[in-house]
Amino acid sequence: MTIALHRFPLSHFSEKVRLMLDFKGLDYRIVEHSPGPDQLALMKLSGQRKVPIIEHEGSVIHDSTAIALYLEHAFPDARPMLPSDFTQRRVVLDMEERLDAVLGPRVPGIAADEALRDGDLWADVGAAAMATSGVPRALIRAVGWIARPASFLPPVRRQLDEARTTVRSLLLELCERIAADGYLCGRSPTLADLTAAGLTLNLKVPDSPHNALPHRVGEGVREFINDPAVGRFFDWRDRLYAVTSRSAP
Ligand SMILES: N[C@@H](CCC(=O)N[C@@H](CS)C(=O)NCC(=O)O)C(=O)O
Repeated sequence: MTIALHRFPLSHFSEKVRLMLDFKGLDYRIVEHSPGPDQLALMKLSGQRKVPIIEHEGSVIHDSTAIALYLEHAFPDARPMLPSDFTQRRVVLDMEERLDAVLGPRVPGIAADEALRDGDLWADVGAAAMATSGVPRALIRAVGWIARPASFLPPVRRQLDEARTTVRSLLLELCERIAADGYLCGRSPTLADLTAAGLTLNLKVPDSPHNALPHRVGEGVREFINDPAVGRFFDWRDRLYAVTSRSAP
């Protein structure tokens, strides 16, 4: 039975789950929502307000890690994301947890800050993020005009600087791991790799048929994508997308 993936179009945790579904070769359809009143429907469906949520044969699962464990269990014949060896499995799950903790809260702020520097990009990103809400583009632009000065306030700047520094040093570490073994936890892709690829969704728009910003492919946070040291991470991510992805339904 087809899996339903409920997401916000630009949700990086949802992209992590979508990559899992592709990686395992599972049949799925995407149900788009927007942050705001739409979340009442999510609450009704799953008892909480966040995406990703999947529905499969009467089960409703939320939280990307819980979904990963569910998929491994429910589809034992599909390509595994977790090693069978328990020590290795722990290594992968620890890396996934760390990537969630570091990238999860920081990437959206960094990406929003970048978008605020360019009115058209802000409007495109806002329109994609709120696609199912009917919020007019003019209102999205107006929110950008208000938010931009606020992004220069010293406490906000300090937080964004911390986010950029922390994410940069993590991405550099990931590049070293990839250079050594090809993937983050060894010589074959695991949940850790799908997590790193999915959670960096909004740092550089991937070339994917499910991407909500198709005319912005390859664009992103210039400080990262134009830096050859960190740029290597995105070259690796492109290759991972190419071997993982399937065409749009
Ligand atoms: N730990 C959760 C995090 C999910 C999460 O933070 N989702 C964001 C979108 S990327 C969300 O739904 N935010 C809406 C809200 O906080 O109301 C997971 O791994 O799935």
